[in-house]
Amino acid sequence: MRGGEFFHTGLPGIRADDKLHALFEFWNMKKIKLTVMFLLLAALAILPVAQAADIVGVINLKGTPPAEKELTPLKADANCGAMYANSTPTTHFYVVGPKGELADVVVSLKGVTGKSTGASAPPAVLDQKGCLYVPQILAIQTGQKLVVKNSDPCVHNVHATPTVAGNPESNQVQMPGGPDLDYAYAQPEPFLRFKCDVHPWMFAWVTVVDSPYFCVSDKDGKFVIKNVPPGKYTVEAAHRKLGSQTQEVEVKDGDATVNFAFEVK
Ligand SMILES: [Cu+2]
Repeated sequence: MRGGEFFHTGLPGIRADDKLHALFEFWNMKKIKLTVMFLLLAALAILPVAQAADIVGVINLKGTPPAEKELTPLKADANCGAMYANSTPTTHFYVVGPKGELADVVVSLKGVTGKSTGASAPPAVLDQKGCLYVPQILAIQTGQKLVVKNSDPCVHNVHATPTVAGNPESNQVQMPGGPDLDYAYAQPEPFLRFKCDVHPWMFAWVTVVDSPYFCVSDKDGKFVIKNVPPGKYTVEAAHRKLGSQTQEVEVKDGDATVNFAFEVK
């Protein structure tokens, strides 16, 4: 029945059945919208939401690294040598486990910059113990405080020698029992060198990263980069003597594993 023809729509030229039709269309649209929304909500409820996860792995060294060098000048130094009555300290260029587990590899997400939480991160600590820097390989964030301690009974001269513009060089005497020295670097820099001007064998290498996504492999060659948001990344593993390697990894639905193998050439 064309009942609409008998009604007045209030709008010139628009018939009542057109108006009813428009109303019906409107309800239809609303129904479709509601259905879409319901389906989306259902999908969210069923599908696991991608969450931040860890990137984990093991780093191995193939081949036999060159023997570490004995630090004879340390041994010969009256103050430092006294701390090694029954041993001779050596360099620590290759810290390798019995099965080739490689420590002191800095692992980070390449190209992830501007994400530093360094300003609010707890300070990193670099100590001087037995006339050596401990640890000798360290990684910090841009803006993160680095505290240098002197646990030795002798004087050291902490000389930071960055090479990237914006990271200041500094050279400070630190007496035994003296106050800690504080450092912070604004720019990312791989293996920023700390040395001691009193003891020429003393070095530490501090990699400065512009994100919280990094770590240094432990004595078992293991590394964990924590709380990485979902996404595709290039993971870089950098060893001061062996160079660096990269691998692609995707973080989704749980932890991602990526292993590295370095080789002595
Ligand atoms: Cu020193």
